[in-house]
Amino acid sequence: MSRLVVVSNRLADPRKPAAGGLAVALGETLKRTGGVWFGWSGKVVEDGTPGEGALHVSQAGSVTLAELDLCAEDHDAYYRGYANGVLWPVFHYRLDLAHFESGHLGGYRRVNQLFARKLMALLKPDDLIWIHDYHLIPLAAELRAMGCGNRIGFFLHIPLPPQQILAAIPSHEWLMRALFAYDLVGFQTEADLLHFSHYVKAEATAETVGVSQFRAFNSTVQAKAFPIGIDVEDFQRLGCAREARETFETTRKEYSRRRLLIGVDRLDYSKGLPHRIRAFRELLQQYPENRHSATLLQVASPSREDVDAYADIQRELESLCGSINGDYGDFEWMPIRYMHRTVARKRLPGLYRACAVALVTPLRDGMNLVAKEFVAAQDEEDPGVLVLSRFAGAAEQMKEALLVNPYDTHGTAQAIQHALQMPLEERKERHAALLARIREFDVHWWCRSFLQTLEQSRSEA
Ligand code: GDG
Repeated sequence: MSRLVVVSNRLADPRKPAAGGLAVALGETLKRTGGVWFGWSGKVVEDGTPGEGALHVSQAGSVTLAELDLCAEDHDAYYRGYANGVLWPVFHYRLDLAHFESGHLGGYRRVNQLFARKLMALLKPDDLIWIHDYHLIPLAAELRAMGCGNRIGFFLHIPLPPQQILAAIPSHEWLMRALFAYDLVGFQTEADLLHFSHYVKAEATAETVGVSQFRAFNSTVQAKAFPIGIDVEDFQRLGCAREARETFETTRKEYSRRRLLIGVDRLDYSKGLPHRIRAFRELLQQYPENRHSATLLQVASPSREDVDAYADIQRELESLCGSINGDYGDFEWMPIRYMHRTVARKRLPGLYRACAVALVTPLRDGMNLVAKEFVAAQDEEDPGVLVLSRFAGAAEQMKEALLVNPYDTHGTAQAIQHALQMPLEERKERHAALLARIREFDVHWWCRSFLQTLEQSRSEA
């Protein structure tokens, strides 16, 4: 196999024990091929020159880590302005939250050109390049413009919205055209792939040539769905370790007379947290038997706090949780335990296992790995129930969950009640089916199938 070069906005250090499944899976392949992981170092140079940045190259065993500094102006326009101020909201169907400013687009292009320039210097002719996510959509086009003839694949971790939504981005043609510089483009779901197909046929008069091949702008790109998974075995091993067992024991002990529900999310407007909290209030209103017994543990890990929309969602959430606790709570029982902090990864499986129900109810999500982690962490003899939004990519694969429309407060509350009352046999059946599926389509399957398809693909110049 060729040497693998992974490019992502941030590097996840595969040596760190806290690294998630993605870093582990990519780390393994990188180690096997003596590969390179290239990305932003996380450092912002206050008085640096736009379009310039120092590259730090270090060795972690057989893996080369190449980390690029960005100057403040570039970082602001590329990361905060364009990637998180335009692409993230629009791709999550939130045109109302997008701020289009031409300066931000300029910064986005400049940083992608900088990535391309620095990366070119490290490449060997046979390298297989795998670029990740919305921060770097035009990177292959920039590399091609500099003469790069390598095989290049792209994976979009977030959803691709329908054509009518995409077309609201002032530079949408340029952005989507850039996807044709790749040999392979991977999406999370069949729905995303369908949106791509509609868009390129309508806006770029692309033709389908062969199975999942699209031809436009004198290039052919292969596009397919590769739903990302988790490292099930690794997560289950983590669940057997001391920290997770202790978390399980103390949580169970503290809430011995309660039914626990759990939510674990980055504090992001796409995750539907206020809608979830309102559905929980509806549960307490409609089904009063849950008062004094059901407790929702909501972990909302801090995220992108420099973007205004994130500060707004935080305030909304705090006020909602406060009002429900004020209306329903008493000295013996508080309906919601809300934590605005990151819980150590080692404790997560214990927390998931101590809970009877998980609420994974994003308004829109590329996949959602929490849904899969919750299933992996359950006791097979007495598993908890997953309540999952139909708008999470995971819903395409996880039909045995209780699928809900998170905008439907009443319907979601009913599904939560159903989950809390589900008989053991039904819980076991649903859980076994879900576990088998996430085992089959785990993160190693994802990595392998994407790279094999990329190796076999070749775009025509
Ligand atoms: C993007 C896409 C897609 C969360 N809070 C804590 C914590 N987490 C961990 C979870 C899980 C990960 O973060 C979140 O993954 P998600 O998939 O839910 O969401 P995004 O961060 O939005 O990721 C998403 C994913 O990329 C992969 O392609 O599924 O759709 O949006 O692993 O456990 N981890 C710890 N403490 C926390 O408080 N340790």
